[in-house]
Amino acid sequence: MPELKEKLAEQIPAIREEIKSLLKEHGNKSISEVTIAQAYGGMRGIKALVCDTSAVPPETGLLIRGIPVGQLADRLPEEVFYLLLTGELPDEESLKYLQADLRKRRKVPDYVWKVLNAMPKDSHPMCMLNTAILAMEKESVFRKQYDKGMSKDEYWIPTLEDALNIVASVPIIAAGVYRMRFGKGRRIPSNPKLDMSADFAQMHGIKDPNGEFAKLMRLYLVLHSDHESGNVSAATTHTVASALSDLYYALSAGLNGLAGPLHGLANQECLKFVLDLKKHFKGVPSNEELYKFSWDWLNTGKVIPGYGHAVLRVTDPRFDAFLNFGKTYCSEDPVFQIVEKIFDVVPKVLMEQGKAKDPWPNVDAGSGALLYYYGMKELDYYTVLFSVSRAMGVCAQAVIARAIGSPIVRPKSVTTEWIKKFVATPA
Ligand code: CMX
Repeated sequence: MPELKEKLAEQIPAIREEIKSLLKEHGNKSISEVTIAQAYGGMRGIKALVCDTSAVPPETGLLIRGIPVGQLADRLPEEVFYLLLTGELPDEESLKYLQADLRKRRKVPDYVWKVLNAMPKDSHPMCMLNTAILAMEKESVFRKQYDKGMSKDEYWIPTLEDALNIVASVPIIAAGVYRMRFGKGRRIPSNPKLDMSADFAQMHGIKDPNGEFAKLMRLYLVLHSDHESGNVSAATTHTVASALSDLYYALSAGLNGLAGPLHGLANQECLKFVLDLKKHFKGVPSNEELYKFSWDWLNTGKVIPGYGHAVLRVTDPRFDAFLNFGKTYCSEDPVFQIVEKIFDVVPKVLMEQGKAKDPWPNVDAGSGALLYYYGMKELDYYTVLFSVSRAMGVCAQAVIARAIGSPIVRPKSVTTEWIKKFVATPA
């Protein structure tokens, strides 16, 4: 039996028992109440989901299985995927096993490339990625097993198969989309000698004489891997999978949400903001110039991309990790210097404006400048990189959800008429 599967098979009975007894003893205890403002306001802050892969305390930022993400900055994405699934970092042997297993699964059927080739040449890379994932649905091991018939207790096993196949093949699709969409020439095949991020980096064909771009890809894949389960991409993946749609359906749906400018697309918007600033000021602006520019920008009704967060109330530790990378490898680069300058000025402006609950940078505020520095200048592609990483988190969440028998998601909606009657009724 494969090692990761064996490990999960050992863990799952105890997890099921723990949840069963929590529900039996405390199932009726309330952990949240819902105001009318929350019902109209994107359900912000309502505790109505359980996610064990990661947590985002507003005052610290992302913890993956309890470990601050900053402490994982030197790890491999494969290690983080194992951690997300099992709650433990793999030892050397388990890591080797997982890497070998994923290597065997690095395959993309030919029909996927045909589908992508048939799409309009100016399709958004996110649309191409998500179409490719959806087109691969026929590969789902879960769906085949489900059609044959299996017990509910076993659902997690073919879901793990799908998750491993997806995590192994999505980097190949993403890099293929990059080469295809931006006229970079033939696809570069996966190199079985390389680990996931080094292979992912080389498949893009970016010149990388010192291996720094590969290091950036490793960091990028680790930092974006998971962010609890209430965000649009994770919640959508979970909702779709809860109908027992397989992971190809669910992930494609979730990543369609990541393609929105308030979510994953913010990284491309953010770099655009930085490059516009550079053009406008013909270089790095002074603090005073940037302060005035930011106010003028806000006064046109636009948001400052890369700043603010629905949950966080501190500088995102993932931004810190990218900032440290930039300080180490490209501190002289004017685009990176503008990112640093924005960090000096914008939180103060947002605090003065007093609207954003979180005036601090999120993960998207700095990553684009680093990609740009290494020659990846196609901004439309950045959310695809985010997707390759986020696939690990949402797929791990889906395996666990199947293991604990999560039912179909079905919150109750009410009408505005119902709310009007409710508020008119004396308490
Ligand atoms: N610039 C200007 N105004 C901002 C702002 C920003 N960066 N962030 C929040 N605000 C405004 C909101 O637009 C809202 O204004 P209105 O009351 O006029 O509608 C007000 O502040 C309150 O918003 P909030 O409760 O602080 O933030 P939300 O939870 O509603 O939204 C987010 C969170 C991320 C969508 C928002 O901060 C934003 O639009 N940021 C810029 C885009 C961005 O960086 N997105 C990436 C997020 C990371 C990710 O999920 O991938």
